[in-house]
Amino acid sequence: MNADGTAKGAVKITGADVPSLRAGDYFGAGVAGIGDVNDDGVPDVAVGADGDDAGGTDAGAVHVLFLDRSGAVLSSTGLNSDTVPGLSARQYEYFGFRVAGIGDLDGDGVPDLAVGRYLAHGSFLFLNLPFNYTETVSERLAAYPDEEFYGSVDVIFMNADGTAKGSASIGHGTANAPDLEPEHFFGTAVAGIDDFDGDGVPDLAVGSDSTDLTYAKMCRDSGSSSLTVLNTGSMHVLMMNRDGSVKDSFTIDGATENGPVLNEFEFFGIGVSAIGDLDGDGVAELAGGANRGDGGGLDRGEVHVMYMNGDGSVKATQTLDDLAPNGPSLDDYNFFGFSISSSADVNGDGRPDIAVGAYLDNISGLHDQTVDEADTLTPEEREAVSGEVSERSAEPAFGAVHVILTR
Ligand SMILES: [Ca+2]
Ligand SMILES: [Ca+2]
Ligand SMILES: [Ca+2]
Ligand SMILES: [Ca+2]
Repeated sequence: MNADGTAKGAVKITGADVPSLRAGDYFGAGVAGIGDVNDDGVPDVAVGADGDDAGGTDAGAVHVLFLDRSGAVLSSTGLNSDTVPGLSARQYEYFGFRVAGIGDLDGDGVPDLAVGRYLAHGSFLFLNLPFNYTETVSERLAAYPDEEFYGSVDVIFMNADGTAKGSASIGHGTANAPDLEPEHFFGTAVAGIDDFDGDGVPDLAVGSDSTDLTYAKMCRDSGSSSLTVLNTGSMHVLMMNRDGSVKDSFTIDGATENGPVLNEFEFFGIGVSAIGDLDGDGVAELAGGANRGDGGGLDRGEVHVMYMNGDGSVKATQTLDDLAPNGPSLDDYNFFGFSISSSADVNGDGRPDIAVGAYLDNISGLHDQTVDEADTLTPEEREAVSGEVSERSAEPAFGAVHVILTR
């Protein structure tokens, strides 16, 4: 970047630079700066390729790229179930949909990673995603007919050469982690949030953008007709131990005192981030995106900024949406809040700012009927609708990123 915010240059990284990439890998699903893993003075990048087939069809992978000062790839390593000790990302789990640099968790001097695997244990239905994920519905269903679907986050402990020395999985049943419900999709977002509780160990934020989604079970049991589909979503903060176990955790959702007001189908938790200490009380503020929030119009999207107390309770929540004073200008179906990145202090007022993704910005007339009509469709009708959605998804969506200046 130039000092005035213009780009000095751009380098495209593709399969020619990462030899292990194959068609259908969806390289770029998740991307994160992860610090300088190989200690050559140049920051390194991790890129998710969640359709990678090394561990099984669409099991997923993450590629660590060592760059030179021009942005060219000097070398890369692949992290997947074959190369990461202890990792078991199975088919249709989409390891790499979200990737985060989390700092040096285990204290060996090498930065570590966290990777979202929200379809861990094979959830076959996802109502809030780009459309390539809807292709494998029936395959996923067939692969895991008897499982509950929780999602997980994998901590990857790195070596300086870009290989993994170990991993720890956080999910259903993990001690001191939040109580997870099936189909809440733990891991739809993951972010390093520095050291939230001040014990010197980096902590994590994780999104679960769906709640009380029983439609999946209905399809599986085919015959049941009663549905409860809420999908308000939640986000979790995990205070970590150096070995990747969880010391303590708390959850923010629609029931949290002073927390965000969440409505059905808003998918809070599809984007999560810490955004620094805005009010100067020494505790970092947290942000959670709800890309289908309806502030100002249908599915325009919202970001909720939670002013936090040190004990994990919420002091107050501000909502950034189309209606917010000085906030982003949005149109219907923009999906603002799909991703959030904390940013440095853009305008130099001493307070950190944030960048927010709205990846369907400018799409023409797209509306995913599968969500709004889920309670009225038979599986056959649903299949027909998903064909229609795929067609319309071919309409152009430029997408947008909004930089939000805090005050
Ligand atoms: Ca480096
Ligand atoms: Ca480390
Ligand atoms: Ca900590
Ligand atoms: Ca604060």
